[in-house]
Amino acid sequence: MFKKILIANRGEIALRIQRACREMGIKSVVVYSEADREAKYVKLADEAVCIGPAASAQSYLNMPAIIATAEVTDAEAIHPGYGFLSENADFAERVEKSGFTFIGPTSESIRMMGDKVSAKQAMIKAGVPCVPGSEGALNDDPKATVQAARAIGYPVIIKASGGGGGRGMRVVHTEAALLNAVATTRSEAGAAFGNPAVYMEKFLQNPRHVEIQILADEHRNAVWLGERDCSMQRRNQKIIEEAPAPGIPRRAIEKIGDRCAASCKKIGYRGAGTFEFLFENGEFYFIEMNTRVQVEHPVTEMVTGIDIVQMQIRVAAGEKLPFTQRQVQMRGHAIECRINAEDPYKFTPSPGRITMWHAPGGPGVRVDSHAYTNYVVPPNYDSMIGKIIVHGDTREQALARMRIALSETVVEGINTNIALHRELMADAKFIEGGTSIHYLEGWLEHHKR
Ligand code: MV4
Repeated sequence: MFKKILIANRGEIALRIQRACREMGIKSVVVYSEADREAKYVKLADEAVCIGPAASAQSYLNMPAIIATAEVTDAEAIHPGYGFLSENADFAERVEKSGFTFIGPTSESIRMMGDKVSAKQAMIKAGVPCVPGSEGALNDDPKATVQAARAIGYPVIIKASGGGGGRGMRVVHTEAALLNAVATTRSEAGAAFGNPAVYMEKFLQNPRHVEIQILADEHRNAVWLGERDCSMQRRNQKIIEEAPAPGIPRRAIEKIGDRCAASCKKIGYRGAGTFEFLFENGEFYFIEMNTRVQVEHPVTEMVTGIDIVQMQIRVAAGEKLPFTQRQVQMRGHAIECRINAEDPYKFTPSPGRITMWHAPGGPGVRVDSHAYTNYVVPPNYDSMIGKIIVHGDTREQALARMRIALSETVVEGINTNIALHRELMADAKFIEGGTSIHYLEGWLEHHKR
């Protein structure tokens, strides 16, 4: 096992990784920007090295500075967390070439999944059901494009192969609008991702977003750890996640989970990963794979009792997964609310000093946050300042615990979205379960203030 890990991230996930290291008896080094000097994970760290100014490009995205810090501190491995360099195949490759272990999949896997056309082709080959669409990238032949759309049926969606997470997509409702949409998406993709390749899919009008968490080692073992429903989102930013996904039959989940684990074995995947699906009319359709630990991983940890970050570290060190699929048991229900420093209804960021921070507690309540009273939320990064995660025997108990947890939470000095979470936990349709990816945006339309 590693003796020392460098954490190439900030905020709550830096603290989360630090805790996993501590529990495993591994020393950790954090890198931080000038804006994060006073952060909790910096104060708590075994070692902390300032690597640059507030701007991410010069700090958390600064590959030479991060690798040089690993060298001078004698770290053996680098954990990238989520965001920043976590899904950058060139970074993973540079880390390995410099003699360190990248805590994540191989750069080849990251590259394959970063290119959405090659990811989809790999999944089709591995027997994972995908959204019906073009076979691979669209070519330059307008007749072939028109034919492809007719075969799929309108509406279709044009997606950039280099995109993902909602970037570089365009919905097309009529043949008259098709070729212009393809040309525009292509040129935007070339400018934004340096890759003009685009592909076409049937546009699913009202799906849910359900994802499968997997873990795989280098010894051809792969398991799936249940699903998460992440449909409660606005502008591709999830705000509530839960496990299990309400109302989906267990046998349907088991079938898709087994497919995901089998596909990991087939492609030789190592590490933690997430298969993202759209779920509509009882069917799962693969859209993308994430090759990092995700913000919402605690929801899965609460229902399985498995520490995903520790498992990432173990499999990166070459260890075997310490359990089989049969030993993975899902128990109860977990819900996560992301706490953002923003206006709860206008969504404008609200950085600044937190004059009072009081975290909730009690049975089944977990808070992952780097915030504290007098912490100053810097304006330079993502607005998420923490997550409240609850677990209960049933969804009803989890909901009750979340309502209590939110009622106990006090954050003063900045605006947060806690008021929005309180309203959603009392919303009849959310309580019923199974709302689609469009529900929150519609709800906000009708709850203008
Ligand atoms: C789609 C779709 C409907 N049909 N693909 C957006 C994020 C990216 N991961 C894929 N996305 C979508 N792909 C087809 N064929 C609708 C979305 C989508 C979405 C998906 C998941 C979560 C939130 C979303 C919000 C808007 C659109």
